[in-house]
This record gives sequence, structure tokens and C-alpha cells, in this order.
Amino acid sequence: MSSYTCFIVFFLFSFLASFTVCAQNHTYIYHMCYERTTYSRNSTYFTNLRTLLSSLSSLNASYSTGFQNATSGQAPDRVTGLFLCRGDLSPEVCRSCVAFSVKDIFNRCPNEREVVLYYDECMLRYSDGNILSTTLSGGGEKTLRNNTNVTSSQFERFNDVVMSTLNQAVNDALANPRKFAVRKASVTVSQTVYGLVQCTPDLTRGDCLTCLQKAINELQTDSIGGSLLMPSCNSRFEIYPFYNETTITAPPPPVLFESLFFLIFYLLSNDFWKAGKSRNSKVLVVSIVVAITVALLLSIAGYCFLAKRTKKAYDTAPAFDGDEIASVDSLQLDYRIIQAATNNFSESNKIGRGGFGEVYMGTFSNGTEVAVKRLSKTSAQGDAEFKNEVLVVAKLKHKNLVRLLGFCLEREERILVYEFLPNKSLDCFLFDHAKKGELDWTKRYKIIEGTARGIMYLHQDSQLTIVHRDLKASNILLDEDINPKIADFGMARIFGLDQTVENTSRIVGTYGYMAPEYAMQGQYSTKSDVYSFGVSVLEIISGKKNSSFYQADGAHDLLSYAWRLWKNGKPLELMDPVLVSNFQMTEMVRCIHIGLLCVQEDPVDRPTIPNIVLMLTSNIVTLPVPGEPGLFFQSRSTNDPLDSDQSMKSKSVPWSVADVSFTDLYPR
Ligand SMILES: *[C@@H]1O[C@H](CO)[C@@H](O)[C@H](O)[C@H]1NC(C)=O
Ligand SMILES: *[C@@H]1O[C@H](CO)[C@@H](O)[C@H](O)[C@H]1NC(C)=O
Ligand SMILES: *[C@@H]1O[C@H](CO)[C@@H](O)[C@H](O)[C@H]1NC(C)=O
Ligand SMILES: *[C@@H]1O[C@H](CO)[C@@H](O)[C@H](O)[C@H]1NC(C)=O
Ligand SMILES: *[C@@H]1O[C@H](CO)[C@@H](O)[C@H](O)[C@H]1NC(C)=O
Ligand SMILES: *[C@@H]1O[C@H](CO)[C@@H](O)[C@H](O)[C@H]1NC(C)=O
Ligand SMILES: *[C@@H]1O[C@H](CO)[C@@H](O)[C@H](O)[C@H]1NC(C)=O
Ligand SMILES: *[C@@H]1O[C@H](CO)[C@@H](O)[C@H](O)[C@H]1NC(C)=O
Ligand SMILES: *[C@@H]1O[C@H](CO)[C@@H](O)[C@H](O)[C@H]1NC(C)=O
Ligand SMILES: CC(=O)N[C@H]1CO[C@H](CO)[C@@H](O)[C@@H]1O
Ligand SMILES: CC(=O)N[C@H]1CO[C@H](CO)[C@@H](O)[C@@H]1O
Ligand SMILES: CC(=O)N[C@H]1CO[C@H](CO)[C@@H](O)[C@@H]1O
Repeated sequence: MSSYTCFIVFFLFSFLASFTVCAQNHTYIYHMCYERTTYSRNSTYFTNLRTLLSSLSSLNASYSTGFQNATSGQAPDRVTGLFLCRGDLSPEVCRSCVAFSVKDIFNRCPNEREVVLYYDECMLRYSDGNILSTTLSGGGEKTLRNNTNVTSSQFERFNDVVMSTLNQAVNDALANPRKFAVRKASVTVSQTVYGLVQCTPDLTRGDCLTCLQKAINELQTDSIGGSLLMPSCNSRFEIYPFYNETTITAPPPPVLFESLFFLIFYLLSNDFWKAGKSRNSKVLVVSIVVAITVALLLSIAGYCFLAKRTKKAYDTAPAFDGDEIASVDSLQLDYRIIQAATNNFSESNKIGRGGFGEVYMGTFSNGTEVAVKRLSKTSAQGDAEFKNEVLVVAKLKHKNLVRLLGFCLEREERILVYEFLPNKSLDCFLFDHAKKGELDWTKRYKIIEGTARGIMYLHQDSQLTIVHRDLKASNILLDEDINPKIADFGMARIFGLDQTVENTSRIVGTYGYMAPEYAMQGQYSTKSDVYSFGVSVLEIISGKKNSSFYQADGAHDLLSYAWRLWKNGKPLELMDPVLVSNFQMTEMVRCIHIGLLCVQEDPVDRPTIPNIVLMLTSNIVTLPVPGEPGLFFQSRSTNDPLDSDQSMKSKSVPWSVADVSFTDLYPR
């Protein structure tokens, strides 16, 4: 009997061991032995350290939150320690990683009083100083980068998407008690970046923000993947899903496991063998139970294997599925239909002219009214890319965006078909003496808020991070209920301009709305849109166009004028006189305040659009004090602002892409 039992035990053990390898394979990344002071094996510090490590890993509840801190002993031999598991991992993986690193830490740094050890799945740290609720660590950072560089033509766009994805993740993480968030966004139709940020949850929101800001700004985004590990926080981006996107894992119910093991132990115990029945039938029972267990373990091992395979398959899956290809075709319209709808692009149907071509009003034979934009024939890209980008833009659906309904690609013609809005654009109301009275303060406030929401969708919620690059009053259309709808977004993509942003001669924006760094250096980011939004807000409040502004006061432009009034404590003098009889003072002052924050010279000082939406909808958020607006200086004698290259003063703007789009709600 005993040899039989031994065999079963041995079998089960070897099997369990092979299974645990599947679950417990932790990727070592880096460790830092600070090498300041050491302890000896028979010191109090060593005893305290052992106590600390065992108490850190013994609290089962902490594995579900992925974080635990503990202290042991009294100063000067006091040890403080913590672990942090990557936020997407299950408690089981976390537990196994912590157990693994608790053993490993003695091999890595045998006698050091302060150590940090990173695995892909978890971080373990201890020190003789205080390491809780502080970001001061004096080192222990590790930057990793992928060996594959981003191609230079993609660099700007890639960098922009990575930065804004991580910044959005930071906002999410600050709102999460676990101080963890992941985000993904598309760079192109077929390429997605995945980002992750995490702080140790003992940090305050402000400390977490400071730490992540550093972790993001020091990331190297010239390669297709990278991470920055720090003792208090970390950031990472890749072009494949390195975190568990959905917790699709359905672990076998633990109850089943426990009862199986109980059964086995009972069967192997003496009670069972002493009880009645024949020996053979007992052996049979044991065999059956063992067989079931083995089958179960095999299926789990198989699952582990398959899960890995499935992940690989997902990585290389084509970007389009059948439905999406079908939808490209359903968007394509026949040239003759468009020709008929617009009376062969007649002058009488022409309703406007934008930066990319002329706009006509069209009526299909079934009565549907549309706006038809006929692109001028200088587009830089091929038909396939054009279709791709149209599809991307057509997928953006939001109540504050003008819908793209279809396109036409025929005989050298590239045409975009949009929903038609009969009430024209905001500038037709705002800057028209007869019509501006129709926009009372309630409506103007609604327009400001709706515009912010539309831009927020472009920057964030569409998962694509589209920078509008030409936001202005004439691109804000109004529907029958005076809801704002943003037009002309995604044009840089459709026109194939994204890769040529360094080239200032191809800048797509409108002077007067353009952020200084964009106008002068061709650098754009979501913060350039924030600047344009700020100019629009000040225009909506004042009813004055920036570009046609003249004030005897010495202020040459709307922004300086608004700033001067603000500084002198008279912000309400900015108000459009037609609003005087009926307005909400706190709302208006808040809007002026937000407008001024948006036009700060340094993009870092401008709030993000999600924060602007928060500021507009909640009075609880305290706004930072604005500084003097950043201006794109331009000679006022120039009549046509678009023809003014030589008039740009080469004023240097201290700015780096990595600094961009940070929330400044929290003091550093
Ligand atoms: C861990 O996984 C890697 C690759 O997945 C493999 O090469 C390595 O042998 C594994 N280590 C152990 C201990 O199983
Ligand atoms: C242990 O401590 C004693 C004194 O308390 C010391 O003499 C001895 O060298 C220590 N042993 C080791 C291995 O450090
Ligand atoms: C934690 O779980 C392990 C195994 O599940 C168990 O042996 C241990 O007693 C538990 N510890 C505590 C403190 O509940
Ligand atoms: C996903 O979760 C499972 C268990 O929850 C874990 O074994 C696996 O390592 C995770 N995958 C990644 C990529 O983290
Ligand atoms: C680099 O990125 C590729 C593709 O995302 C990935 O397969 C590879 O493992 C990465 N290499 C390193 C060293 O991170
Ligand atoms: C990638 O870029 C880094 C610096 O940005 C450079 O040192 C390295 O040689 C480049 N690698 C390749 C393969 O081009
Ligand atoms: C449409 O107008 C163009 C010139 O603008 C003209 O050459 C063409 O014949 C017209 N087509 C029809 C069907 O009227
Ligand atoms: C009207 O006709 C156009 C062009 O044929 C088509 O795309 C659209 O779906 C039609 N609308 C309705 C409401 O049938
Ligand atoms: C910028 O664009 C213009 C016109 O498209 C082109 O002639 C010029 O060479 C470009 N300059 C650079 C530096 O790419
Ligand atoms: C600073 C900090 O997070 N301290 C925590 C350490 O862990 C104990 C529980 O073990 C918490 O009560 C503390 O708040
Ligand atoms: C100025 C203008 O055209 N206003 C119109 C906006 O739309 C509503 C509803 O269609 C009309 O009633 C307004 O006259
Ligand atoms: C911010 C901005 O570009 N303001 C412009 C407003 O219009 C005046 C006059 O045209 C310009 O000098 C400003 O640069």
C-alpha cells in the first residue's frame, strides 16, 4: 500500500509542480540594492526584515487590491516594506509573484538595508527609512525601451497618441482608489497603442500625479514600446496588449479544488484504509479520484497553453473585420448622384469655402439634404489611405460633431458628404449685429459646453486622439436647437497631412486661433486645440472677433484685452453688450477664467479638455490663477493673415512634446 500511496503522491506533486510553472513564471526586470548600509545575518535588522516579509505576504486580502505595506521592529532597526502588483492581475498571480520575489530578494541583495526589486508582475521594496506616502526614493528607477524605433514619418503622430493616451490614463488612475489605469488608442487604422500607469495607492492624488508626470515625461517614445519603473509609480506603453484587456479568465471554482484535495487526503489517510470493504475496491476508488484530478489539471494546463496561443493570434489579427470592409463600400457614393444633388456644383448651391475646398449644399432625390465638400486636388495620399481615413472619421459619432455620411472617389475627385445644418455656423450669429441678439447667455453657455464635449470626444472618447487643428467659430455649426456641432475634424488625416507637421508651410490652422507653438513651430497637440477653444470662448462671451479687434486701451487683440480686464478686476466688461440685461454672473466669470487658462503660452499651463468639461460642469473644482496669455505675434499691417510668413517674429517658445497635456488642477 505505501508504495502505491507514494506513487500517487509523487505523481500529484510533479503534476502540480508543472502546473505551477505555468502560473508562476515571473519575468525579472531590475533590482536596486541601494548599497548605503548593510546588515549582518544575525542582526536585529535581519530578524525584523524576515518578520516584515512574512507579514507582507501573509495578508491574503491585500492580494485582491494588489498592494500591502507593513513595518516591523523599532528604529534604528525598523524595516518598512511594501509590494505592488500590476493592477490588471488576478490575486493568484499577485500572490505568486510576491511569494517569488520575497524569496528572490535575498539572492539579489543579500545584506542591504534598502532594496527595490521589479518583476513584470509585481514590485517589492523595503527600507530602513520611511517609504510610505512619499515619492522620495533617491533612485531605483529603470527605463526600458523596445529595440525597434518608430519610423520618422510616424514619429509625431505616434508620440502624440502615446502621450495623450498615457495622460488620459493618468486622469483615470487619479480617480481610481487603486491608482491604476490602462488605456488604448489607435495610431492608424491598423495600429493601436496600449498604455498603463500605476502609483502605489498610499500616495495622495497630488503625489501620484507628480510621480506619473515624471514617469511619462521621461519615457522614450521614439521606440515602439517602453516603460519607466520607479519605486512609487510606473508607466508603460506597447503596441500590443501587454495587460489583460478583459479578465476573460474563468478560474476553476476554488470550492471544487478544495473538496477534491480534501477527498484525496482522506483517501490517502489511514482512516480510509482501516475502514471496511476490500482493498481492491479502495484502490479502484483512489484511481478514479486521481484520474479525475489529473484530467482537471490537464485541462487547466491546456487552458494556460491555449490562452497564450490565443493572445498571439489576437496580436496579428487584421485590423478590419468583414463588417468594416462592407461599411467602407456602403459609405461610397456615386459621382453622378452627388453631381445631381448639387446641380453640377452650381454657384447657387455653394455655401462656403474652407481650407480644403469648396462646400455646396445638396439635395438627394429622396429629399435628404447634405453638405458636400469638394476637396481641392492637392491631397498627398493614395486612394486606399483616403478610404481608410474617411472610414476612421465616419466612425466618430457624437451629438456635438457634424456627421460624415459618405464620400466619393472618382475621376480625380475627392468629395466628402456631411449632414446638413440649416442654421449655419456660430460666427454668422456672433459677429452679426442683427443676429447676435438671438444668442442669449443660456445659449452661449450651452454652445461653450457642447463644443468642449465634442472636442473631448475627439481627444479622448473616440479612442483615436484626433486633434482638430482648426477649431474656430466658423467651424462650430448650430442645429435647430442651437446645439453646437463641430465641423471639419479629421481633415488633416483625410488630407494626408499628419506626417508633414514639422513643415510650417503646411499648417492647417487659422491665424488668430492657433496656439503659438503650432503657428511658429508647426507642433501641435491636444493642447493646441485647447488654445483655439480658449480663443473661441472669449469670442463667444465678448461677441468680438479676435482678428478684427481694435481697442484704444493699448490692447491690440482680444486676448490681451481680456487679460487686462481680468487683471484689473473688471472681467465682466468683456461681456457682449447685448447680454447685459440677462446673464449669470458666476457662470460668465468662470467661463472667462477658463478661456484665459486655455490661452496660456506654455501648453503645460493649459488645462486638458476633460478638465475643462469638469470645470464647466462642477463648481467644486477650483481653477488655477491664469497668467498672461501667449500670443502669436503678427504684424497688424498685414491684411491677409494667411499670407504672413515673413511677419512671424521668431520668438522662441520653450516647449517639448513630452510636457504636453497635463492637468494642472493639482499643485506640484
Ligand atoms: C518562463 O517563460 C519563458 C517564456 O515564456 C520561458 O522561456 C522560461 O523557460 C519560463 N521559465 C520557467 C521557469 O518556466
Ligand atoms: C554574530 O554576532 C556576533 C556578535 O553578536 C559576531 O561576533 C558574529 O561575527 C556574528 N556572526 C555573523 C555571521 O555575522
Ligand atoms: C492565506 O491563504 C493561505 C492559502 O490559501 C492560507 O494557508 C493562509 O492561512 C491564509 N492566511 C491568512 C492570514 O488568512
Ligand atoms: C491575465 O490574467 C491571468 C490570470 O488572471 C494571468 O495568468 C495572466 O498572466 C494575465 N496575462 C497578462 C498578459 O498579464
Ligand atoms: C518590441 O516590440 C515587439 C512588438 O511589439 C515585441 O514583440 C517585442 O517583444 C518587444 N521587444 C522588447 C525587447 O521589448
Ligand atoms: C533607435 O534610436 C536610437 C536613439 O533614438 C538610436 O540610438 C538607435 O541606433 C536607433 N536604432 C535603430 C535600429 O535605428
Ligand atoms: C458640369 O459642369 C462642368 C463644368 O463646370 C461641365 O463641363 C459639365 O459638362 C457639366 N455636366 C453636366 C452633366 O451638366
Ligand atoms: C437618400 O439617398 C442617398 C443617396 O442615394 C442615400 O445615401 C440615403 O440613405 C437616402 N436617405 C434616405 C432617408 O433614404
Ligand atoms: C515644405 O512643403 C513645401 C511645399 O509642400 C515643400 O516645397 C518644401 O520642400 C517642404 N519643406 C520641408 C522642409 O519639408
Ligand atoms: C501609509 C499606509 O498606507 N499605511 C497603511 C499600511 O497598512 C496598514 C494595514 O496593514 C494600513 O492600515 C495603513 O493605512
Ligand atoms: C438664423 C436662423 O436661421 N435661425 C433658424 C435656426 O433654425 C430654427 C429652426 O429650424 C429656425 O426657426 C430659425 O429661424
Ligand atoms: C491670439 C492671437 O492670435 N491673437 C491675434 C488677434 O488678432 C490680432 C490682430 O489681428 C493679432 O495681432 C493677434 O495675434
